[in-house]
Amino acid sequence: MVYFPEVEKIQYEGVGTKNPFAFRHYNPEEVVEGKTMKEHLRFAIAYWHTMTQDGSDPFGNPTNERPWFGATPLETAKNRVEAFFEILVKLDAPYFCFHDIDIAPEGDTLEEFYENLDIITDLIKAKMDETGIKLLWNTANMFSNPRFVNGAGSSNNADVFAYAAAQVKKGLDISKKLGGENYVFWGGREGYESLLNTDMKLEQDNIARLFKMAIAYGEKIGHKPQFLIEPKPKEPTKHQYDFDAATTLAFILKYGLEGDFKLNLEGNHATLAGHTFEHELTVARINDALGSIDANQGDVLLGWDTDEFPTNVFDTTLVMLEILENGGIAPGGVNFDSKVRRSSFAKEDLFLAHIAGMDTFARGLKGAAAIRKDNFLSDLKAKRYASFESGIGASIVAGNEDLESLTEYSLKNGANIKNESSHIELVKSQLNDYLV
Ligand code: XLS
Ligand code: NI
Ligand code: NI
Repeated sequence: MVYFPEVEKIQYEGVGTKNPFAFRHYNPEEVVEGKTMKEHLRFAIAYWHTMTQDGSDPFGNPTNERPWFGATPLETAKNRVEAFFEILVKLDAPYFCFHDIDIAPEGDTLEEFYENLDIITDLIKAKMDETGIKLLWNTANMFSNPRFVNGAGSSNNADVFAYAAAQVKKGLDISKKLGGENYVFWGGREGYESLLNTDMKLEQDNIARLFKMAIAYGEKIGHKPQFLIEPKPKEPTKHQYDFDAATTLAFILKYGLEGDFKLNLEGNHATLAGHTFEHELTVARINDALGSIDANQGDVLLGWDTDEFPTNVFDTTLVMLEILENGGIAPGGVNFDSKVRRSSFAKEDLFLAHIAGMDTFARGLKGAAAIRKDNFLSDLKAKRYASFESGIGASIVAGNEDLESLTEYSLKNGANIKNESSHIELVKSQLNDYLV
């Protein structure tokens, strides 16, 4: 069955087009810095926001018009696979991502869940073989079911920890079956509501135990996806352990996970943590931990995870700059962990929203490449830190100085030290010239 007969394969038509079902900036085969846009951006579409999100909010019922509901949950799940691949193909998206419960009904028992997952992943595999579309990452949803009320890896209840382990095992089996390039852990309820009843050390040790079991099982079955942790400071729990990139890196290093784990960074999670998206990417990049990104944006007026499609060119330019500085994002990608607004309930909004996000990231890529071509920011930084290139600065960096030698130097150099203006307003204004 064709779910979107009125939508043709989306083509690049350029900025002049009036066709809303066309790319105006994302030209998959256009070469930027020696690679095609498609290779740079590695776009992925998220199953949860595209196929299962219904438009409901805490105050309102579902609004989304979706043509794939069948007589039973399993029938609906099968229809979704068909519709999802139609969307992927028509948007020319090379990758996708999902949680286990997005694709298959949980049923009443773990056995039933496994059976449903087998049926649906068979269908997904056939579609992947037919289209060449690949799995960027999958993950286990260990936060929606009531059993995870107190967390999964961090639960106080060992039976829940064991159940989570069973979901992760199946997640890795599926990852192997579908050739997943990454495997994500987002700690939805790995945090606490109150410290009064929380053993923080045991909870964090246990999360690390679960991660080590995942590494060991991957090795056992001969499948080694890049493991990723996705930081988020809060929501649904009041305080989540993987607060931001820096906190999560400390966890990774403390438990010796750095050989297997990197970070999956999300725009709206960055802003919830009080950072910019590019701040989080920079922290990851300089620590060799930039794995993948969940592309979305928040709303400055709202304090929760609104998961809006990225439409802010300033932000995507700075994000793509970090990705280019990193030498690319592979085996990660740019996953639209983004959902249409409740008022964008028409089924074709799924296309319009992704086109908006893809075009905004394409603009970011082009802008970032132009900034790099002119060495605009690299020259500026080189000049700003030039004092460490020669003289006493070079000697400090080389490790040839100590407190005594620097005291001697400063006594001679004197207290009248000259600094230079940053002219940061000029820099910001010049940066605007690069926004595509
Ligand atoms: C929720 C997260 C989630 C992860 C995958 O805020 O972004 O969707 O990406 O579990
Ligand atoms: Ni996410
Ligand atoms: Ni999120």
